Amino acid sequence: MSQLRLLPSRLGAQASRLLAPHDIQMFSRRSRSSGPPAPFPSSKRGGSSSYMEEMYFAWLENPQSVHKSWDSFFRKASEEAACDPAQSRFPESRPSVSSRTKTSKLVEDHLAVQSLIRAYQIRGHHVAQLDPLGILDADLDSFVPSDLITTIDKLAFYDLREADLDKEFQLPTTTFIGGSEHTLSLREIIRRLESTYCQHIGLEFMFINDVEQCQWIRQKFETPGVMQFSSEEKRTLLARLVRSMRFEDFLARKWSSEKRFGLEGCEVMIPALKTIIDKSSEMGIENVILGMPHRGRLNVLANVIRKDLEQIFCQFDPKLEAADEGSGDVKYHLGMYHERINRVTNRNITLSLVANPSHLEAVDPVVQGKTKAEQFYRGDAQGKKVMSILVHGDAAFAGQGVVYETFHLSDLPSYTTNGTVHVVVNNQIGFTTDPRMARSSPYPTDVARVVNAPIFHVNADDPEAVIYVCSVAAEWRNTFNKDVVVDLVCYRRRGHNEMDEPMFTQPLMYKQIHRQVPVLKKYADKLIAEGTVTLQEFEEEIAKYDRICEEAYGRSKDKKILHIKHWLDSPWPGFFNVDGEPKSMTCPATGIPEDVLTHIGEVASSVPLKDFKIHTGLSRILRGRADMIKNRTVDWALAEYMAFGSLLKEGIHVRLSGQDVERGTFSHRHHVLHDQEVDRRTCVPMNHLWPDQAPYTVCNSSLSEYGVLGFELGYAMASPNALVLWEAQFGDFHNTAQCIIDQFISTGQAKWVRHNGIVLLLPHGMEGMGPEHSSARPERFLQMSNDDSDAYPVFTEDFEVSQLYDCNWIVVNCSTPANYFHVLRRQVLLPFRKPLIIFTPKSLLRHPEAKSSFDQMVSGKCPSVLGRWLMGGLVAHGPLLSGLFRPHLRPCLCNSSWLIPHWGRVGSLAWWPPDMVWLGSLGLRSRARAGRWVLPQLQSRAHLAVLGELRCGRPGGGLISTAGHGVSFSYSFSVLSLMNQIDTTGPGDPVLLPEAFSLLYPGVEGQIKHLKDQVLELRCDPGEDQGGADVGP
Ligand SMILES: Cc1ncc(C[n+]2csc(CCOP(=O)(O)OP(=O)(O)O)c2C)c(N)n1
Repeated sequence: MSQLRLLPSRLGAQASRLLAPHDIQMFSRRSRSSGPPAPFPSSKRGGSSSYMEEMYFAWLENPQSVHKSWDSFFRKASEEAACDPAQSRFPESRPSVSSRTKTSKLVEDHLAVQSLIRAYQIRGHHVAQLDPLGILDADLDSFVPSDLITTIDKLAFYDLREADLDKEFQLPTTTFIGGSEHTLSLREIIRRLESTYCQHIGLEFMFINDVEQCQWIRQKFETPGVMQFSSEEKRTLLARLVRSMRFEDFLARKWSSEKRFGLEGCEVMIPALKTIIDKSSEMGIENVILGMPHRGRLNVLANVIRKDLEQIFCQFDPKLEAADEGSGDVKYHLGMYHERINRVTNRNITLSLVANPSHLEAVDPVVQGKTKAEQFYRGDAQGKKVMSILVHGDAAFAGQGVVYETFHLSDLPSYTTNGTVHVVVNNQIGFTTDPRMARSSPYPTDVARVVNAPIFHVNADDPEAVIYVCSVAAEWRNTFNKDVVVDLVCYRRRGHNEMDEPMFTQPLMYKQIHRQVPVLKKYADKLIAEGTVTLQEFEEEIAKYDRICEEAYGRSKDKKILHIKHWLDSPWPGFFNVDGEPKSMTCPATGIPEDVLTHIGEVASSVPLKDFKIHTGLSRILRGRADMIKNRTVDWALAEYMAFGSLLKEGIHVRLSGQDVERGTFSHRHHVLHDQEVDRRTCVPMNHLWPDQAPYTVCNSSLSEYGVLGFELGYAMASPNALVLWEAQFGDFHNTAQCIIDQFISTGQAKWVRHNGIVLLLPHGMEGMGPEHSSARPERFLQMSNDDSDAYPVFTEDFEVSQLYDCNWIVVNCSTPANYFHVLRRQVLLPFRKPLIIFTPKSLLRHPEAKSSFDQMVSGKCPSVLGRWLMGGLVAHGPLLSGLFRPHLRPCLCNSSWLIPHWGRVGSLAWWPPDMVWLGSLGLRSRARAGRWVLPQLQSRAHLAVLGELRCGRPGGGLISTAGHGVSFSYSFSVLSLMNQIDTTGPGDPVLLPEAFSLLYPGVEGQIKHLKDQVLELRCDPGEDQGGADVGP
């Protein structure tokens, strides 16, 4: 690792000789040198000169014969020459050799100055003074670009000399450094470029390929005098810094040995965020959704969102009892929602900070999804009312791939939030890791370049520069509706948390940090020196805020109970009762009238737009759908259509997102029709069902799981009155989004008392398609189900619904299209929201047996294993079939009571009804070998006999299945023979509850043993097919 380097003062001797005193100061700040300046290649110079001469003489003969940029350049140069006879070197006719040389020199010098200006615009940030500690280059490189004039001798790079410094040069239209002046001396040009690009702000924007956007940025930063602050603005800034700093000091005084992940070293972030919010509010924004990691989060809650201080302080009291169910979470992960008046603009503003897990950056797509949904519900298609702000750490921003995935959603029509302001707390360290070991890119922000987002680096010890940059960032977002990054280059005053010793690993850096004067003191001294505030006013401001903290602290001690509900980031007004509980524990019937089914079916089999030519293959599919509707049946795709369509009719917005979902990976869905003759003309029949229906969004996503699932989770967070579904291309791909599943979906309610009704559609099935794709890994979802699998529920009147309420998510494996229809509808009709994981079929999408009649959809409910069994008084002494098995085995079954086609409650597996045999396509047995958990645990309880899928997969291979189809069928039939030996007592013996369970349970041991013995005997081998050969990508 290279050593940290303290920059010596490297004032170039020549510079001090040549430049005015203010210039000397400017040069001295960035006098890094990379050795002698490289000479300008003479061949190149000669070449460009003669080319220019050619242009010039051609222009003299006919101005229209050259490009208009040359025309304008020569015109200006001639005008200038006309005004100044000394410069008048433009010949009227073909010139003499000496005058041609002079002309060339003039033109060349002008071009050189243009290049010089451009060099500063492109590379000025490399030498900007960004690090408040003055020890590390923000771009991790001490190299000084040779085309920046850091010493006088570098003028030679442009073939300019010291004598040229006082010559006047015409300014090109691509710079605004002149203000109202069109010419400036070279000396002044360099000085102004220095002051714009090489001081405390480093601008990266010249990679943007939109000229208008580049011009906009140049104007904002180059125009002389742009960074002027009124004394009122300075006082506000000081007051905000006081709050930020004193809040940290207060926590440190009261809870010196508690982890706080303080903001010390980047206190300026509070005024920075407030500026972005003020400026955005001024431009019409009414709702800001924030996501951020641990660092400075408490400060943001207190001073940006304005959460009551006592509620923050009571989080430090370990004795307080939580009033809500669930585990809760540490204080620096909790979310918050607050509607208030923005005092600067006097307008209403809603601020929410989305709760997040430890997993850095995981919240980014979630914030984006929530923002998109809020924009959608407000009809804010341009993002003029709702916006997002994401705060990042430098190490996480560079290192976490989800940042990249989230950026790639930023400009997609169905995912854009019309621009996000990103703020990076670049404290130049990640836990204990030096940035030179943590990233390969020059800046931590380089990931943002992929979407052409401008990046404004700024020295966080210069609060006015920070505020200016933030206000431009907010304006940029409002003007162009695109992302922008503010990189606050700062330091971390303490260790990673307050208990850590940073000198172990960063000794030199921390020696400097210990010497560092806090930004508040620096800024206060400046304002006092210039007379903007008095010392007394400053001290009063501090005392005032300290008093506020002390008073809140006093009140916090009176608190007896901790309400996690007070930390909700997404309240759903009216959905729950006043105590935040579901209004009932019942679920309406999920069936719908036949005429609605018929109408949806007809639209699903038609092309609602006129003169719209669809593919002939699709016409055939639509005809097939029409036939099914005539026969009053549905397949899987139609059942989904029926569920979505009927919810849309009821005013429920439906959004389906994922890779290739519009057509469907298995080409069964076809929700977007494409005109075969007109490019990009499409039709979504689902949006042509009823004139007053809710909108349906179906969108192919980018090829991301982590980012897109996070996004949809955030979307589902915004409102309970929507059905939001994410479909994996194959179910196993969900593991790329595992962080969202583990940290948000399975545990979100327990940690943050937050409901979420996201639906995951995970294509699953053991019918080949390669060893990976045959399984969506249901064992993993089961493993993460509920906390205590030994807890037996209390059987109450409302058990059928309350069992769903009590679980962390609902996992289902539907056997029939009708089940799928009911379970989707139930998801919205339930009086609460739970994530729903559906293992969806592949081969069943076309299996002739996988059909349901309208009769199964016009009435009734979503069947639920235990609900049906217990509440319905139906005892199914016999095999249950779920998923794939049902249609495969159905023709062979005669006496079984396979009535219960999906799981209503995953936790139920842990206390599975003892006399039930589950024959599912979930493959728990093989999964048990892969996951080594589920089956042993279940069997040890002796409640369960899992007979399905006796052997599939390679022995010991860790794979789920083999590649071929034959295997699954062979073991299906083995299962069938096993089933015929099971002693079933037949369906439908009614037993009343709760007695049923207790009556049956004592006698179960023997029965289970009997079943297990049979399983062992009948275990079938998949034959020769021992390989896990893949079938393709
Ligand atoms: C995905 C993930 N990996 C690892 C960690 C452990 N961790 C917590 S903070 C941290 C360093 C973060 O550095 P940076 O992003 O620069 O933020 P800072 O703490 O410096 O503000 C690490 C590695 C984590 N929280 N999340």
